[in-house]
Amino acid sequence: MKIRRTLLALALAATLPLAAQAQTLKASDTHPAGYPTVVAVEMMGKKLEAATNGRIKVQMFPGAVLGQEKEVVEQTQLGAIQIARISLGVIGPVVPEVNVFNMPFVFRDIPHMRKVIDGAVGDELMAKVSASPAKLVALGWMDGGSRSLYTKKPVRSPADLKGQKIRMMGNPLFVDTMNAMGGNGIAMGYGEVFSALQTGVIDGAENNPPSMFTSNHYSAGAKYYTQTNHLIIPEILVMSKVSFDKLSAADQALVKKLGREAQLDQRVLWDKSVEEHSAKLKAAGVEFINIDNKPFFEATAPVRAKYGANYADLLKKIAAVN
Ligand code: GTR
Repeated sequence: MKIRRTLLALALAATLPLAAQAQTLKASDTHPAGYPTVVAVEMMGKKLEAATNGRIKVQMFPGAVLGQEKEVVEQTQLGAIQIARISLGVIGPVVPEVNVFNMPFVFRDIPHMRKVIDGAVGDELMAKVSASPAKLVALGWMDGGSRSLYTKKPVRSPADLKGQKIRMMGNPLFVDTMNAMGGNGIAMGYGEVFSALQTGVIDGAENNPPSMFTSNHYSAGAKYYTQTNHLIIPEILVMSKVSFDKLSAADQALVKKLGREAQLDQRVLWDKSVEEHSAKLKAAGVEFINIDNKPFFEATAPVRAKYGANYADLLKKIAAVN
């Protein structure tokens, strides 16, 4: 009996320090299970769990179950959510420096954007997020593709957007962008777009093909997808600073390393997803309208002038990336 009790005590002593340190990091994504960003963060979680012998796990909460992105940013700042994959669009209002990536037509194309986020400018912006008072630590970038317009009536030029209410993400920069493009920009959370389209509160929205398909917006009346490619907004993976500061230096370095790996893992999944969802949208009857987007580029020059003045140096560096 005594021996058994001693053995039990020994076993408990051996597991307690581990158990005490074990933690599960809650991760949030607005997208559903299977979406590239969700899968990439799950992969990161598995790597983290393996590298720490199960001491640190990641539990993914997809499909906006922890809230819309604006709330998720707030919850992450407080430490109630530990990891968030969000559009950089919603970080702009809390870390204004990142708005340089949120400007219309700031990247020439997707390869340009990727080179920028993979390089020194990408690092510089991540450092700005982490150093800002926003209580967020940037772990890596992800690909959010290129955003184009989807509407109930076909749009081919800025004039066709006159009087059309188009949903934009909650950042004044995007409302200004849509207004400059000829429409009326309406800021609203992603989760409200479907019913707003159905009820006629809005006439359209803008996004990449995987988002347009998985959110079902095409089945709420948005049948025309005009290739404006006006915004190429990277996604960002952030950790709550409150939670990050509680990790050991070694764990912090590990989380950062895996965040960067997730950046490249997601990219592979993303390319497949764009192809697959473009085909699915077409099969569902969405008409892709190919246009020369120069008139939209020209129409948004005042937005670049207004916001770009704050980032003259960064803009030069972005343009210089080949
Ligand atoms: C998606 C992006 C989401 C969210 C959404 C939106 O492309 O991946 O993080 O920002 O757009 O329009 O709100």
